[in-house]
Amino acid sequence: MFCYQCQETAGCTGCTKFGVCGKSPDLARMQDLLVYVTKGLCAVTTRLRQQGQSVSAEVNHYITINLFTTITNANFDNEIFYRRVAESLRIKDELLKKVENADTLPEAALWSAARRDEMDEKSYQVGILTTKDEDIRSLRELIIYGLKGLAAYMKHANELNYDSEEICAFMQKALAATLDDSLTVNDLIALTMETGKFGVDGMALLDAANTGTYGNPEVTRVNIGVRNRPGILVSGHDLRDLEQLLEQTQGTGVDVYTHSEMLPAHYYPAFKKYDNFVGNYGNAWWKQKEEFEAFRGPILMTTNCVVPPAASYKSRLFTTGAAGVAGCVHIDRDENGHKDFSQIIELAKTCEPPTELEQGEIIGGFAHNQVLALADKIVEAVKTGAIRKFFVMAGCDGRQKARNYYTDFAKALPKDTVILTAGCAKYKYNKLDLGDIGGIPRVLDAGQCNDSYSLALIALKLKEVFELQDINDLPIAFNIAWYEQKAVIVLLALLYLGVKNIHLGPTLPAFLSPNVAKVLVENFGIAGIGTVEDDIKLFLE
Ligand code: SF4
Ligand code: SF3
Repeated sequence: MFCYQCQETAGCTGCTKFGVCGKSPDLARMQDLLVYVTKGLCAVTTRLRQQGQSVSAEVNHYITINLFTTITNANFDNEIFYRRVAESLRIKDELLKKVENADTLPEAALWSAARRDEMDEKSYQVGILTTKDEDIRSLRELIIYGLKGLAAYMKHANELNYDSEEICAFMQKALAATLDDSLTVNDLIALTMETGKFGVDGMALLDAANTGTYGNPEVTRVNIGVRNRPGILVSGHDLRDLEQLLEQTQGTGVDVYTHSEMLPAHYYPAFKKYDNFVGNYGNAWWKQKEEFEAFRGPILMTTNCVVPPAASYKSRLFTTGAAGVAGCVHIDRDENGHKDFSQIIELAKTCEPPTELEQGEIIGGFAHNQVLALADKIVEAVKTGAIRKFFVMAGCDGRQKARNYYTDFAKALPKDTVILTAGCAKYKYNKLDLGDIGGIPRVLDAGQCNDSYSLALIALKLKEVFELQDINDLPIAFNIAWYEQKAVIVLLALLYLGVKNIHLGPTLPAFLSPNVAKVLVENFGIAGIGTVEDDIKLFLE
């Protein structure tokens, strides 16, 4: 196996024996094969569009979920990958019949298999390292990871009946382009930037879907303690799953708690009406082994990040959507999008209430609408010098010790600075008492990683208010923590918006070849992190 798509890749170069995340070599090669057949399918859909034919929303969504399923920590069930490969080939072979001059398509579009042994054989031949030129490989993977992140956001929008043929067409064209050996490094750099543009569009679509369906997030205090009733813990990013679970638990005596990236659900007005929606339990994804043990009730994983479960709570772990774990019950939607969570609710009724991990509250809900409502106050604070600088510290959390940098950084920031955050990166500092500036909390949480869009909108609005020509003239520094591929699309989106000098840590992506890294450093001032002391000095210069 060879995989280097996430930040914790072995030795900061690549997982070759077993994934640090828990991905086995067999799972890795099936993910490679699924990416390969999805590229082939995209070559076909792209050619069909060029020939004036349309592609159905159903096919678009199938492709989107294929990509999402291969995101780090989303799916650990080999069976799902065999099934998705087979179904992707079936769809592709059907569409291929409509293509004129099909023999000019790339090999991935023409390859097919009916049997598992054929799939197995192919899976060994289509890994990342089959692209020999390291710069081309680096750019192809950078684009693919950006598309995986974008696929996650599109999937959430689709669940709420928001869609965009234009974004899907781009995603498929870009994925197919990673098969094209005629593309140069410069062509691929241009495609990387275009991926960032569609990243902005995709995040805007999801923002419209979330706020259009559930209202604009409001400043909210979220309980982090527990009640004395059985509960269900919901993790991942899918708000529609949470909504269905809340509906189905009404009157059952079972409480619902959020975990990790589901925390921001509490900020939406639509979810405040459920009196069994108790609070948030635990921290970011990587602590789930201890926390799921302590929770004592069933857990529903709606997306990444799943840690392969310990035997002690495996029978309490359920998955849905793109998430999957071999041996855990997976709950599928019916043709109307309805999911029946009754077996989770029945199990919860037999379980003990959660063990309390902590007490108190955390505050969040500072998405764009809310922050822009405070714009006058914020602008005034900047003008009077009460706020010297904003630090965008969005992104992911992870288990590496080096990430304590972000806690130390937050603690060491001068008191006249404000942290803007989104994603599970926030758990490194959202329970610290960092105080406020004239009533504005020093940590403003916009929501999930996909709500990083809010932070971009806030920056653009401030640029307008301060009448600046360049977004980089704002008193905003970017110190982003990344882990998986959704952070890659957020990064590409920020680059597309012209944001420079982003610091990325705790380590730079292993998939950036020295030459590609050089392009990012020279053109965008991308940098890694140093010591907390040096970085704060640098940022406040
Ligand atoms: Fe390794 Fe990350 Fe790939 Fe898992 S997703 S195999 S940890 S690089
Ligand atoms: Fe976290 Fe996985 Fe990225 Fe959504 S839950 S930010 S790591």
